[in-house]
Amino acid sequence: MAGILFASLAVPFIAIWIYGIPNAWNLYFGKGGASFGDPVAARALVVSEFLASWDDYVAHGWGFDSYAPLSHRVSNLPGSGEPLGWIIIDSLDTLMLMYNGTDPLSPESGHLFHEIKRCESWIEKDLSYDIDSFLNVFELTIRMLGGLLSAHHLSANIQWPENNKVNPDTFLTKAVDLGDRLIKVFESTETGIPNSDVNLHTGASQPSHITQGASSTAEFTTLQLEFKYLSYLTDNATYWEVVERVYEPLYRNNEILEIWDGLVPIFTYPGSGKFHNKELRFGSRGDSFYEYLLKQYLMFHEERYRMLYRASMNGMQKHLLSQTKTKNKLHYIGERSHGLEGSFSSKMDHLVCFIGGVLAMGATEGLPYREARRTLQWDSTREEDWNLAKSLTKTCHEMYKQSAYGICPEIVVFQDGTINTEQNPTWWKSTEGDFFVKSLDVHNLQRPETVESLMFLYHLTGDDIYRHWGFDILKSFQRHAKTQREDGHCPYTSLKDCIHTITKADSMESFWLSETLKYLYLLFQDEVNLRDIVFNTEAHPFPVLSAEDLQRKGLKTNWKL
Ligand code: DMJ
Repeated sequence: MAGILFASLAVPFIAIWIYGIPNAWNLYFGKGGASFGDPVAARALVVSEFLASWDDYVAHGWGFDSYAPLSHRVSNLPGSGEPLGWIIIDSLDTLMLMYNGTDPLSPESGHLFHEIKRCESWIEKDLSYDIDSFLNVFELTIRMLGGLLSAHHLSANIQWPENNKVNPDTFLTKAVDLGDRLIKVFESTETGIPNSDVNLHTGASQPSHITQGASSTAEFTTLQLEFKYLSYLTDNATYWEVVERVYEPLYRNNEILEIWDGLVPIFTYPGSGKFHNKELRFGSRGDSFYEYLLKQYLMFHEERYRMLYRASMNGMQKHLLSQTKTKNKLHYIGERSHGLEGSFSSKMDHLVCFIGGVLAMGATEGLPYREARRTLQWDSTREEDWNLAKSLTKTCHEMYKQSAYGICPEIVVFQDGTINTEQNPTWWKSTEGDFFVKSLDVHNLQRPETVESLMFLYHLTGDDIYRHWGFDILKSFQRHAKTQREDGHCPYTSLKDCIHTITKADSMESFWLSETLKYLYLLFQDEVNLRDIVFNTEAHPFPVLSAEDLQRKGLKTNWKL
């Protein structure tokens, strides 16, 4: 026993001798401290960190959509005087999943249940979507409609205490009310491509102010899971029909398959359905267009979307994929601001890190890799996608590991062989030289995309390395983004700077609770059956629907390519 203990302690000291103190410490313990050992303890830690953020919000920000955890300033979203349930609804299914996975006799179980009931009561009694302001349709759909629908789905399936059940209808009733208000936006143009904003009271819509009225392409193509699921639940095909109408003008008017190799520039004019310019990227405003092609196939089994997804992944590999010119040869997805023929930039948003999980799910369709590769449909394309999923997820892990405090900044620029710090003296160079960070990009919003991909890769491979990487990220957040307050609360905040000197930002994004901590929790859960669930882009889980049910309800794709 003593020998084993000694041997295990000796390893880091040998490493210190070889690599020097900081690297050896990071190698064995991660930048955040203790390393991953036990999934049960790791899960308990995620629950306690979730509750640290949540309890502080309940104490000082309850009911408000925007909460500053350090100053306790509260407000609702710009443009809306009224609360939408931004933090409450976005977090509710995380509370439910944690409750479902917690020992019913533990104090945490009672605590989580109490918070679920608090949310249910607020949604039932205090929330009204009759709000006379222009609001972003995409954000409302993925966070609020998505959150209500998954709360409905989970609450119908979780075993609640016999005498104190959570009522799934509460969430569906609100979802229908919100859905009915939101779909007015599809009347805004003849093409069926909506403006970006809608007034929930009047139904009037408004184009985006940013790009001469063009809508973000990812925004109007990331509404489909939510509205199609709403059609399924209500037997009202209207929601399904309106959200699908956007694809025909988009594909036809721009010849996406013929000219763009399946890729889409990030802005589209709703009136004409034509692209605004030629800017191509998998980061902001482009990302979830690709994600929802695959997820519509997975959730509704329509071959059409698999084909479109396939075309887009081929396009990505041909035009946007590259490898660093460093010894690590990391794969990354860059950008082309001036179209397929324009120059290539090695810049990549952290947002792009969702792609590892998507490629892995596209290859395996949710079966563990070992089983998937024995199926008849497995082929060299799936194998390539699978390998790329692993490489890109490794890159995203490196974006944390090679950052100064183990926390990835918002945007990095990969070493494409042309970058040197003499020419760019303000750029920060990562510890192994694979990427650089410009001074405007040093912030961190506690985004989920990397831990999202880790969660998918872990459950598809069973390889503990993904849990180790996720645990390191959790510990880095715990060390640098958490604050011990005098009132005993320990909130988390986004960071203004995670590269030069840790500087806290005094803001908390709802996706910290909705996505980042949920994916971390599921990463440490023993089993997650990825054949049966599809996560919307805000990590709200929906069930995979049966093809027979969909057929019986007459819900199917009708648009022509
Ligand atoms: C989330 O709101 C969604 O995942 C969206 O698709 C883009 N990214 C943010 C979190 O980073």
